[in-house]
Amino acid sequence: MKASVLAFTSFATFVASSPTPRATKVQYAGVNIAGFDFGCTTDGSCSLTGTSKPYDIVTGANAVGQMNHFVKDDTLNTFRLPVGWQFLVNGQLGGQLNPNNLGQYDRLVQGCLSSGAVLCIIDIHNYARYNGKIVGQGGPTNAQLADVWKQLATKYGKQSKIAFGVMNEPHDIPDIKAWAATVQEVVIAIRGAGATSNLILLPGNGYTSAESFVPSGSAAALAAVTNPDNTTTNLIMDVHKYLDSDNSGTHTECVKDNISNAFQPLADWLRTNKRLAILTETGGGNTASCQKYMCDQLKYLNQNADVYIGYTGWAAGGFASTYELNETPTQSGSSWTDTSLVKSCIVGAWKGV
Ligand SMILES: *[C@@H]1O[C@H](CO)[C@@H](O)[C@H](O)[C@H]1NC(C)=O
Ligand SMILES: CC(=O)N[C@H]1CO[C@H](CO)[C@@H](O)[C@@H]1O
Repeated sequence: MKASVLAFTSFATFVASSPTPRATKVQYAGVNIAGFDFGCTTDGSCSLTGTSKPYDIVTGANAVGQMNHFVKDDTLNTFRLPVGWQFLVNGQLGGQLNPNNLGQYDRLVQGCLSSGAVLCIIDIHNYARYNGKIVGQGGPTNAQLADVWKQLATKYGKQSKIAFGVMNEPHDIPDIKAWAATVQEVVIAIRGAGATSNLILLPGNGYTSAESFVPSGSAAALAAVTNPDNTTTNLIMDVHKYLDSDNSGTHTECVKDNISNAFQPLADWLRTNKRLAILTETGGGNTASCQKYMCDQLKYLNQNADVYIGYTGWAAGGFASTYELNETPTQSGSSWTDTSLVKSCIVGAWKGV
């Protein structure tokens, strides 16, 4: 009885609202293809000597095949490609990009570019640090980080599908204005290398938390970062959000969609300040609670696509099915099966189902 009343009510609602198409949707949707960051820890140390090397991990996982699948079967169009700073320069801080290591990473980048994706995000996955010390605040100089980006921008900047993610998850940064100055130097280096219109993603403190972006002062500090011509065109705020009980992304159950405390206030700030943001990490377990909250969250981003340009889930690539936040599809012959969270939310929200 109750069910039939409900059914009638939703039918009426459907009829009344169906003529209004969804006004907006984010431009970029996809996942992280992790692997070249494996061995990196939150103090910015990245081991290059483990038994499995980054390249073996992504090759073994058929990371390029995964991207082709995500584009062809799921219509996703964006991949974030984390890589350790140490790997890029083969442990020589301040040195040139190592041709052998860059060659290996480049196969992932070229795989992204040729997959049909419209955005491939290069992400230096070092938590604003190198071997325990913060860039520009006791650790590497701003010039050393800017030089790595200059070299990467020289290589990739002519390709408009490439975006530059300045740094993964800065945290416990004592001086946020000094960090913004670091980011400013990187932006000048990237633009100066000829990457004049590629998207550059600007990361705040607190592990790039969407929730603390405004209250922590990251938003105000990073808002001052400009292009060489003093505009902020294509300088995009980079945020992360996990939906488990402590926002750590280490639990398989989710407790919150984090709209009211994170994405709504952030959207207000973005509109007021005429800026855009991208959610480059979000994830949860392959559980019913995460399906609910993740779908709600991504739906909200789609409904606010005037300020949110996209999202990439964490993570596919080298992760095994035992990883709490695994989004790696499984391959059987020429067919692929997505995890339930990818299918229902990462793809579902994108397709509008
Ligand atoms: C950018 O702003 C600075 C400081 O206000 C000014 O000196 C400089 O001329 C400006 N550059 C351009 C290209 O407008
Ligand atoms: C939504 C909210 O209140 N924020 C929560 C976001 O998720 C983290 C993890 O749940 C919680 O700690 C926050 O309280």
